[in-house]
Amino acid sequence: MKRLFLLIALLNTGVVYAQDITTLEKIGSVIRFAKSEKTVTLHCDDNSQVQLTILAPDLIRVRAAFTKPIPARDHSWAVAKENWPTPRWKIEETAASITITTDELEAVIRRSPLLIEFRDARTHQLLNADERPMSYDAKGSLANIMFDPKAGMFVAAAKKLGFDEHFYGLGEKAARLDKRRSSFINWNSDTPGYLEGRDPIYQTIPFYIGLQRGIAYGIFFDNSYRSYFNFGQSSQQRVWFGAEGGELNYYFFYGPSIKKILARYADLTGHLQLPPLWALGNQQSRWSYYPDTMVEAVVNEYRKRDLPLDVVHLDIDYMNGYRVFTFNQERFPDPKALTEKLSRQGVKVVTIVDPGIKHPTDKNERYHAFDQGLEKNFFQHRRNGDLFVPRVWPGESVFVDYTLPEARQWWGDLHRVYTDNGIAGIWNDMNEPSDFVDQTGKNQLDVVSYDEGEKTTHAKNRNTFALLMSRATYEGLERLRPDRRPYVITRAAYAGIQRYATMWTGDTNSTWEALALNIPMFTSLGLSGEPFVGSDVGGFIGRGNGELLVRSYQVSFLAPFCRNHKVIDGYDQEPWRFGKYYEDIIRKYLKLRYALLPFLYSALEEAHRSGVPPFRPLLLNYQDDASTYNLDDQFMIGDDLLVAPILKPDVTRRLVYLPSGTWYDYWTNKKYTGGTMISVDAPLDTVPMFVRGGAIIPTGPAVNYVGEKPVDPITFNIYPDENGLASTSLYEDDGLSPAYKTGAFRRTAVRVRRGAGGFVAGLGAPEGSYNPGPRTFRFVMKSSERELKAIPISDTGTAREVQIR
Ligand code: MIG
Repeated sequence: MKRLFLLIALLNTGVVYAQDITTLEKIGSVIRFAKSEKTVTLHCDDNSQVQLTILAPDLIRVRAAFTKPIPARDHSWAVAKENWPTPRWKIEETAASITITTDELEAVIRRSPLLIEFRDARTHQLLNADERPMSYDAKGSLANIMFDPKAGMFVAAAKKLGFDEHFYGLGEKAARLDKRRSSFINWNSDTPGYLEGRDPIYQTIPFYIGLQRGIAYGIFFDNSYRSYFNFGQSSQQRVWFGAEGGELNYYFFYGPSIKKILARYADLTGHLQLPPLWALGNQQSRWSYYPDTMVEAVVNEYRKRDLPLDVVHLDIDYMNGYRVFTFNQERFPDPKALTEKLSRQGVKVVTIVDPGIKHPTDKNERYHAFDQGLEKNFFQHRRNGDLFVPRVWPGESVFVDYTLPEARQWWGDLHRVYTDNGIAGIWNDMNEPSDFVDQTGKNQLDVVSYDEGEKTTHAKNRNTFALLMSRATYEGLERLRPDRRPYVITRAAYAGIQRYATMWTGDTNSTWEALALNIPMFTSLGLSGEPFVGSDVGGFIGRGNGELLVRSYQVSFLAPFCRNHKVIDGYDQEPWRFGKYYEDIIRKYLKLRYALLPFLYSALEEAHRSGVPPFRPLLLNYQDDASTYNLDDQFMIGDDLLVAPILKPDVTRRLVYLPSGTWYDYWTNKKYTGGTMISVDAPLDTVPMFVRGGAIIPTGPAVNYVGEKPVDPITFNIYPDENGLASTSLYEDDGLSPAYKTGAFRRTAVRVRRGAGGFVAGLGAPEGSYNPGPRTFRFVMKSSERELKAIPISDTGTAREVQIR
């Protein structure tokens, strides 16, 4: 037994403990430099070149080419914005160094050895410094750890590890919030049942944030080869990152605030596009609901039990023999009739679409997706010219080369069968890409992609495969239904994914340990430019129970993606499966989610606009408070709601950290003064939840799906701070079309202050051209004694003041 456990533990930790980069060759010293409009090119005595590009006052890109000039080709699938207006900057030199200065950032380049330091331009305070010159593996000393030593040369950069520096981000890792003293590998991998410490898992987001004494910077290492991030795990001197090929190519972001870094990262790699509002609704899935009558039964059950629901998912068994772009004729004889019927109950259908296209076993078998793709030569081949034939759900299959623009177009257009049948969104699974023949990905290293004529292999393209597949899907849905926002969900990803898809955290376990991982995973994804996150509510693999399911909803009821999903052979897990006691509590939280939709949607729009995620670690709002730097059993939604779920069985009390300021217990309105830990009761029907003093939480009417009723009335729940002030900004739009991108939204600012005999709420003149129609605004002052209320007013779309007494 013990041995088995050890084996499992080994299988679950891919970490290479002793790995370091001290054996690598260092770049030469600077002998001269050349300057152009926004770049400085350093020429080194070993014929290497380094290029620094000043993109913004707080964003400098570093590219290094070892023993050769900087290549002319410069392409990234992640980068969304290539043309930046040149910011003000200057360059100065001394015998020892060259200094680039913008309004915010100073890059000091020591000539010999070549070491780069980033400093605050105003205070000259050091932010981040090379610990050793940028390095490359000329002698192949790391060949033993490389997946494909032929694919390229290992390149790396090392930074000094701060004595009290913390590290955040790195996308989807089965790890805690602060990544200090740990190391990670990025190589998109299908890892069902992953435990904390399993690495790598599904996604690659090579972006991290360093935080030291409240001051933050970010580094985006835009390299899609198998990459490594070591945050002082192999040495207490350095943080290093490297990759098994490609360029040493990174972007340095300066805050000092994390929110500013996230905004800049969104500018660079793309902003989240708002999904339809109903994507924030409750979703139900299972592997797999079929036939159509069972899907109807699930929806009927939801409606009968007065449980809110917006979306039901069809997993792989809806297809004809796992052939994507088909429906099984016996199980789903009339998908259109089904989606129409469900739509009358306010429910949308999302179908899974995997990348594997079935390779017919019989030459005479016709399957349009295979036949067309083969004819057009859109499938991936091995270097020797053979068609690449992985084995996935359909058996022998082929994958599309999504680096080909025409192949992306074709793939997108294939989705017509879904849109014609009223399917509302697409769920992309298995896009690591997973291959049952060999899950390590080694068997794909000679799979060639077009890659803009470079004809590179999966050593480079595996990690971007899902990004491009999601892009093809998203752009297809956009073309097929131009007046609707696409809704795509993906399992694997590379940086930039937020432009095309939302995500979920794959095949979790139905265990308390897996539940506890939700919070650091969601918040870390949010700190990595991926705001629309969620996890299978209740856990995917294994048998859950009522208590676990309830506590799981108490984590996910405010996550952007709230979907209960279960493995094929798992015990049923819909909200009612463990009896009325648990179902009633789950109903309470789902109803609360729907009441909070105006608040949640406003927080989501902030993510779209400014890159700051709705689901936040406390440190994002309280960057100067060191008590938040490791806190990963609590989270915040937006600036205002703090949630501290129970993550263990049979526990009904916990400690909650409240940052400084005034806080209100959401359930009792009891007031607390923060800056301390409090102990609170948390019986199974209660998740400890607190509202920040100074907040106004907008809520809508009780509904069981988005659009069931007009959002009327809207209640502004007011929680004044110690000075009697509170404010919010409510965001609304039509929730469906892309018109919000061209101004069809409404933003309403509300500010509350103390007035004679009560409070005064000032409504600002709304911004934007969207007209929500007539509705009532209510104002409620929250307090543990008597709630003050204003006489409800109708929203006249104009600035005005309201008395609250
Ligand atoms: O090899 O489609 O993560 O959500 O139910 C498993 C079947 C394939 C993995 C996904 C899971 C989905 C399942 N899929």
